[in-house]
Amino acid sequence: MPARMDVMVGDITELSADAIVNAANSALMGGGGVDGAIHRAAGPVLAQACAEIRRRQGGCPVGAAVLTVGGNLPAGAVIHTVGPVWHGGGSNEAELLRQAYRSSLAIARDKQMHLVAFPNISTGVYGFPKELAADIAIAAVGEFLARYSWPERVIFVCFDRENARLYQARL
Ligand code: AR6
Repeated sequence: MPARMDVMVGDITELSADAIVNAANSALMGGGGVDGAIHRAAGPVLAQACAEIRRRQGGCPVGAAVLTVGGNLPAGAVIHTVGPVWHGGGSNEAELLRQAYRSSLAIARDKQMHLVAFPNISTGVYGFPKELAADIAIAAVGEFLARYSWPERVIFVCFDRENARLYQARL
């Protein structure tokens, strides 16, 4: 286990990181789950920044990521990524989830961020099996960190009990 990965149980909106990652939807319209919590904590400036991206590029495809300000969050910025909806596993879901992690990390690398925090993308409303998602997330982040110097550290912030148990067992 690379020393640059950590697990924490809690609310990602409370974290002082260079960026926290949001499990958004392609329209960047906000929603429930972690997306709703991040928008509430950040304030209306976040929805405005998302609307600007929508105007510019129509939103964010599944597996891609975009960067916005962090508004009132303790974190300096938000990286919005869109994980896949789980359709049973035969619709390229695993690769799309990998891409969501990699696209987010590519932004963090580009901006030379020290610390980035991830929620457990796609494992809520989008229904991705948590065990498989944890394996994919840890492998994707581990491979990226082994290859690049930025971000220096990644924290997986687990909110629900099952994800916390899965990540703690692996890290
Ligand atoms: N901090 C950290 N993790 C959280 C928090 C929090 N405050 N709140 C929830 N989680 P979900 P998805 C965890 O449903 O499956 C939204 O409506 C939660 O326990 O937020 O990628 C978007 O707009 C779960 O493990 O995201 C999209 O439409 C994880 O966050 C859609 O949901 C992800 O659950 C995206 O679905």
